[in-house]
Amino acid sequence: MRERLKSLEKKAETAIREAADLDQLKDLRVKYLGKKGELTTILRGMKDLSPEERPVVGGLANEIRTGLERWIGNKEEELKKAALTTRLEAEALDVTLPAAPPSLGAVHPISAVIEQIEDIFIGMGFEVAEGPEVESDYYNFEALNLPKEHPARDMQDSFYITPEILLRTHTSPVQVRTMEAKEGQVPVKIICPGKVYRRDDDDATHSHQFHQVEGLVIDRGIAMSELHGILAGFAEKMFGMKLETRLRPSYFPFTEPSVEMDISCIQCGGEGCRMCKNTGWIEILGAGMVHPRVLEGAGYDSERYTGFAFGMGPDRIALLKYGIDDIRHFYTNDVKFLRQFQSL
Ligand code: 2NL
Repeated sequence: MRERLKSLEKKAETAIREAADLDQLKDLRVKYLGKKGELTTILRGMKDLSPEERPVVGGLANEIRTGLERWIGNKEEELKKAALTTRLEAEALDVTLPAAPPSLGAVHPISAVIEQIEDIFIGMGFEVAEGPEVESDYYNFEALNLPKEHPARDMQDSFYITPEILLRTHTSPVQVRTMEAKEGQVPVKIICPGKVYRRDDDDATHSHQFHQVEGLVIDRGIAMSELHGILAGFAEKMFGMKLETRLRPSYFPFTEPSVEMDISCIQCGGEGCRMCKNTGWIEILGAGMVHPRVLEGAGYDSERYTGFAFGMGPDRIALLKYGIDDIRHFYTNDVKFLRQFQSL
């Protein structure tokens, strides 16, 4: 019996030492120390021993049990450590590996131009006003001296939602709303940037949805010279160069007199090139003295106060400034196009 125990101990020790993983080790524990295990089976034979031998063999059996338990415990530690090391090695991250560069967005060129326009006018004491894109016939047309029969109000040219409600065709209604809110008080010195809508077929120079920045100044003694000074100063800041400007007579229902402002060509300086169609001049905005009917309609005494107003298209200014030949590039959102403006 002593020999059987000794040989069991040897066999178990070897098996434990050679166990490859925790599952095998668990099987060995059952095999040798379990209820139906080999040690238990041998101990069942104790009843056949003499009373003198029983405690000796029993003591030996307990020693072997304790020993095997310690071996298994140690082996378990060892296997767990090895498993952890293997897992950590497999999961190792190389923190020195350069990260994939994040794909950065870019400010849309039209947004960039609108922000530059805003900054320039804010620098000259203007405030920025915004208002609804869905407008009433009154604010979009009537208040701007565009009576019902006026040709510019042709249903064909605007997106009407109901006979009285439409998508605004310019940002002038924001100016009218601002004038009304100020209840005849001066000074008014605002610009109104935003989206506008016209029923037009899209092509290289037209879009059914585009942008406008309008401006309005009302005070005592405002004249054409204020208009010209402010707008010439704006143009030089916008294009970042010394420029010649000229005002040509024009017509808008909401201003009288009305003008258009040209700048000397930003490409050739006035010599004549493709950009200025060999004229040396580029038109950048329309403007004029606010029509007395528009002032009166919005609550301003046109005998005491005068004002000038202007309107420009940031889409067109962005085309000129960045040398782009087709307005549709702005609206088709090809990332290869947009990425070129990453630095703006
Ligand atoms: C253009 C011309 C213009 C205005 C807009 C305006 C607004 C009020 C009163 C009077 Cl509330 N005028 N706006 C005046 C002249 C020209 O825009 O060519 N825009 C792209």
